[in-house]
Amino acid sequence: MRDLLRRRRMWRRRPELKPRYDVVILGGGSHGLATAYYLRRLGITDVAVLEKSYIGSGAAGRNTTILRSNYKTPEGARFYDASVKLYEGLGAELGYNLLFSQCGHLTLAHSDRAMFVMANRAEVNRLQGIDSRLIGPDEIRELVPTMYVGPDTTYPIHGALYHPPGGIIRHDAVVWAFARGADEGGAEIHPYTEVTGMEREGDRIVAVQTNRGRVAAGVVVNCTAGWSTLLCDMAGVRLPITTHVLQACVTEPVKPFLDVVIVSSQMHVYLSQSDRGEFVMGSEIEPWTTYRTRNTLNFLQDLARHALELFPQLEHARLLRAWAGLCDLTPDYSPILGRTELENFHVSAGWGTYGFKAAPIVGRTMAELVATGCTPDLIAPFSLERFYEDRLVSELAAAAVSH
Ligand code: PYC
Repeated sequence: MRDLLRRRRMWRRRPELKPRYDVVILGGGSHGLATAYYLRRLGITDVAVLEKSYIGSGAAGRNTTILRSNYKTPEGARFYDASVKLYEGLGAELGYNLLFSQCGHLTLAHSDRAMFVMANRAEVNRLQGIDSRLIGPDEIRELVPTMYVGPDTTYPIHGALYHPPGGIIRHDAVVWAFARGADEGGAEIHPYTEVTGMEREGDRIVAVQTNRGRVAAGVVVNCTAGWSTLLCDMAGVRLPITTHVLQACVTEPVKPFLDVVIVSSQMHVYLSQSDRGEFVMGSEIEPWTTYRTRNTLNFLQDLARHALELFPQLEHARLLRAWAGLCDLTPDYSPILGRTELENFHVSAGWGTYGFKAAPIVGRTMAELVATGCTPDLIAPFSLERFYEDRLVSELAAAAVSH
C-alpha cells in the first residue's frame, strides 16, 4: 500500500535546502533530471537539482518531441543512437508511459544536391549500424499517402532520407518520469530556486548562491540549455555559444492521418501528428540573438504556407497554441559536453535543436563523468577544448532547420 501511494505521487515537496550537496545540478529540465536519475543508479544520491522556474519549463517543455539519430557525423550519429536506444527502454525502466512512437522520420530532399547530401548521411548512418536510407517519391507516397508529392509545388520532392527508428515521444512525461526516478533515489528537486552567483576558489566552484541561500557543492553540473552561457559567466567559464529563439505551434486535434515525422530543411518546416491528433509544427530559428520568447506573425505565416503545400487538408485547421524556446548554438552545431577548465564544474550546453533527443544519454554520460572523474568515450568528441584545438564536429545542416 505504501508503495502504491508512493507511486501515485510524482516527487516529494521541495524541502529546505541543505547547506551542502555532493552534486548540485543547475537546471530542472530533461538533462538535469536525467543526470540526477543516472547518478542515483551509480549510487550517488546526495544530489540537488536547482530549477529557477517549474520543472520542465525550459527547452524540455518547448520542443517538438522528435527523436532521431540520423546525424551527419559518425560522432553525432553514434551519440544520438545511444540516446534513442536508451529511450526505447525508458518507459519500462521508469514505470511511466512515455507514449514513444517510433513511427519513422522522413527528411525531404528537394534538389539533386539535397539527394546527394542525404545519400552521404545514409552511408554515415549505416556505417554506425543505424537504419537510414534514401528513398524515392514512390516509396514516400506509400509511407505518407496523405502528403502532397506532386510536381507543382514550390519545392518538388525528389526523395527523402528515411529513418525508421525516429519518432516522437511525450516530452513532459519524459521530464516527470526522470524527476520521479531521481526523487525515488533520494535526489532533491528544488523548483523556483534561482542561481544568482557562484563562489570560486582557484579552479573550483565551492558554492552556488541562490534566491534561497548559499549551497556548497562537491561538483556542479550546468544543464541550463538557453541560459548556460549566463550560468557559465558566473563561474568565469566562457562558452562559444549564441542564443536564438525557435518557435513552434500546434493545431487543434484532427482525425489521425499522419504517422511519420516529416521534415524539410529547404521549406523550413517539420511536422508530426501527436497522439491527441494535433499537428505539432516548427520552423527555422530566428537569425538574431535574443532571450525574448515571443511568437511572431511572420513565423506563423511562413510555417502555414509551407505546411499547407505538403498537407492542404489542414486548410481549415485552427491553431491551438504557439510557443517559443531558446536555442543555444555552437560554431559547429554540436553540443559542448563534459569538463570545463574548472575541476568540478561540468557542462551540458550548445544543443541547438538537438537537446531533448539527447536527454537519456546526456544523463548517463554526465553521471559517469561525475562518478568516475573520467570522460566517457561517447562524449569525448564534444569537449569544450575542441574549439581551442580545431577539432570541430560539424553537424551543420543535419537538422530540420537550416542550422
Ligand atoms: O530533429 O533536428 C531536429 C529538430 C529540429 C527542430 C526540431 N527538431
